[in-house]
Amino acid sequence: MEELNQRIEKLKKLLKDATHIACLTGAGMSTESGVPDFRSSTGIYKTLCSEEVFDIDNFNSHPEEFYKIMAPIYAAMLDAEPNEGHKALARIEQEYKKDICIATQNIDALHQRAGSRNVQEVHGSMMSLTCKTCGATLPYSAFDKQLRAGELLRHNMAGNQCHGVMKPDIVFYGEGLPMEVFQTAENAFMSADLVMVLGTSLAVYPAAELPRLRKNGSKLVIINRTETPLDYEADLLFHENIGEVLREV
Ligand code: CNA
Repeated sequence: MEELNQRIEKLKKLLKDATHIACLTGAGMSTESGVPDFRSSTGIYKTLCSEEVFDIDNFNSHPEEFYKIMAPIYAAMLDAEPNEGHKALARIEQEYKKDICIATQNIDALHQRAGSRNVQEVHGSMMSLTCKTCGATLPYSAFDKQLRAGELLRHNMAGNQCHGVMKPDIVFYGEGLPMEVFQTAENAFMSADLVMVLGTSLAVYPAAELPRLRKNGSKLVIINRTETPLDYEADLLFHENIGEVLREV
């Protein structure tokens, strides 16, 4: 691999020349904001719980377990601030007037808080929750205290009579992706002249397919601490931290 500063210069040029940019971001985007990812050595699957916790059947049968286990993760996400990486993507859009679509697997809303405008949350968001009984949707702020305490959330906690279990508006394993959101992301990847993959192990489908939709001639940049299955196709590859690279850009 070339020296970091040489690769950064190449990335600057790719960004300057690009008109339509599509990014796929994952949990690695937010580790520098203090939110652990899934599959790193310090990730949630190594330190807190197994994948089954995010299975919809498990949630439906034991929602209390989900909220208990997720309490520290919720707290980390709610207290997190956008990092250099989130801010750099927003700046590329706003100051350099680039058309950027960010398809994010993250559920923490940090891209939007950094100022990015075209964010497609392909795995949903933890910023709202929906009652499984009456279908009412409420912002997380209605349950902030209970989320941090790891309590099972019920609709009546927000001053309503319905006693239904609240389900976070995230996509659990076993659930379908939001169709319109995913199609918007697909279109962006098919029309982009620059595709960037940032902080994802590319282990979760169909999101991991998005970079493969890029048209002939578009460039692929990957910034991920560890190897990904698409590294061999990348025009430019960084195994450094996202913040370290994007801060320079
Ligand atoms: P993952 O499988 O944990 O992969 C994360 C990748 O990021 C790993 O390959 C790491 O090596 C890499 N990485 C970690 N930190 C950095 C960094 N600072 N710079 C560069 N690379 C880094 O997570 P994926 O996103 O691939 O998996 C998809 C899941 C994770 C989605 O369904 C998410 O909802 C879920 N998730 C989201 C969050 C969040 O919203 N912040 C947190 C944890 C998990």
